[in-house]
Parts: sequence; structure tokens; C-alpha cells
Amino acid sequence: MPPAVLARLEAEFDVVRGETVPEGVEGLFITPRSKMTAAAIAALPASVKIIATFSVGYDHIDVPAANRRGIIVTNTPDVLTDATADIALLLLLAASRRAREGEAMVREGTWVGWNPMQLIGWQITGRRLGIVGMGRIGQALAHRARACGMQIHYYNRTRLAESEEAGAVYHASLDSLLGVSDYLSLHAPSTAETNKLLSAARIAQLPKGAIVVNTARGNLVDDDALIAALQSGHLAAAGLDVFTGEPDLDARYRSLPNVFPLPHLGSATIETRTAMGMRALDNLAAVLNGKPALHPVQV
Ligand code: 8YV
Repeated sequence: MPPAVLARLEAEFDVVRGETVPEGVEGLFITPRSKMTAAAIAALPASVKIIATFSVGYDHIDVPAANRRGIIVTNTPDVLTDATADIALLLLLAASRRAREGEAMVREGTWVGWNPMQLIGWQITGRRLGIVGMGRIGQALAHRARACGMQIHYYNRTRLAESEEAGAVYHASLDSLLGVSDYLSLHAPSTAETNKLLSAARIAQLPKGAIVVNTARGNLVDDDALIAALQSGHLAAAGLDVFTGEPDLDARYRSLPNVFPLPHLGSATIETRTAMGMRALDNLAAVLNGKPALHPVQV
């Protein structure tokens, strides 16, 4: 935890650390590494009132099971929007400009000269970016990509208000979005519905040479299908911050030259991680003082 979060935690709360939850504990402060399954929730002592996760995602928590026990679940929205959108843009650019191969060439000493076709990438200006899930992070990426001259298309369960769209083109179906996406960035939550949303059939609908970016959750992608498309050249490249089963990701991602991988850095700035911690502590403090939670997860 960032130092300011730890200092506040110690100052305001009576803290018990560990993998088990003793009777009397009223609030849990967790990260996505704690898998709060229905069984784990059933085993919690009756004293627990709130589970505050240090994340915006809550796919590691069985929220209905917690709510059935009268336990409130809270997350940390808003404060990580910009940091995560920055990483999405970084991945988009890095994948498009072959940053992984370029860096390897410099580090490994294989850069022996310059030639006009060396590590030729693709320019993002004027290209179409398809955004799957136009929530806070999707919109923040749209804002950045627009400044780079990209044309924004999006698919969302509901259409944004015209004032929020800022010229982005709405697609009522994912299939329609895929057909126009030179670049595709995923910003949907991980649910049973979105599991392997980017399947082989869907990847086949992307234009040849498309680039895929994922800062959401690894299981939104069918790994075998994505890897096959990166190997065949149907997809030019991918920029990935999240992986199924991370950190034990599919080993093929480690060696594919056209994959720019990062170890789940979306929210990893000191400003954002501090704000996330403060947000989680605000929720804990509210509920433990008998007030309503500030960011309850609604499912
Ligand atoms: C974090 C995230 O890296 O908020 C989320 O859902 O995936 C990331 O911000 C992680 O949750 C840190 O606990």
C-alpha cells in the first residue's frame, strides 16, 4: 500500500492482518488477490459488515453472496480512470510502433544500422479505434485517442448522450463495431456474459492488420484465438496489460514479438494508488460509523 494509505489505516482503524478473519472484525480491506467466493463469504464471521476492495473491478467477489449475508461490497471507481486510459494509449502506441521489437534491438545490440524499412509500424492518425464498453475508462481513452487524430467508434449496452459522444460513432452491436475497428480496445467488466467475448469468430471480423488492446481483464479474450491471429498475421499486434490466470499467463505471450505485454500496470501511479486506498478507507470508515457506503457495488 502507498505510505499515506498505510498511515491512515493505522491511525483510524484497529487493524488485524492475515489470510483468515477472526470474530469481531467488521470490515475487510482487500485487493483482487483475495478471492471472495461464495464459500469464503459463507465462512466470514457474523461481525463483518463491509468488504472494501482496492480496485474498480469486483469479479473476484461474489457480490450477491455477500449481499445475501447483509455485507456491503465497495469498490474504487473514478480515481483510476485517467491512469488506466493512459496505459491503454501507451499499449496502443507501443503495439502500433513495434516498441517491443525496437527496444529488444537496442538492448540486445542487434541494431547495426538504419534502413528505411526497419521495424516499420503503422500510424494511428486517421485510423479507426473501436472501443468496447464506453464507460469512464473507455471515454477517457476516446478523449486521448481523438487528440491523436483517431476516429472513435464504440459499442456499449446503451448509447451515450449526444453531448458525451463528442463525435464518436455508436454501434448497436459488437459485430458492427468489429468490422470498422483498425484498433480495438476492451473496457468491459469481467462477467459471465463477457467471458471470451473476443472469440475466434469475432477476431475474424476485425480488418486484416488490426491491433487489439486489453486493459480490462484477461478472460475477455480467447487466448488461443488471439495468439493464432497474431501468429497468422490476421492481427498485426496486441498490447496487453491483463492476462487470463495472471501472473501465470499463457507462455506464448512472452515470446510473440508482436505482443507488447505489461504486468497489470493500469492503475499503477502513486497518485492513483493513493487515491484508490483513500477511497477504500472512506468506504470502510463510513460503514463502520453506521453511515451509508460511498461506492457500493450494485449488481
Ligand atoms: C489494479 C484493477 O491493478 O482496479 C482494478 O480493477 O484491475 C487495477 O486497478 C488492482 O485492482 C490493484 O488492486
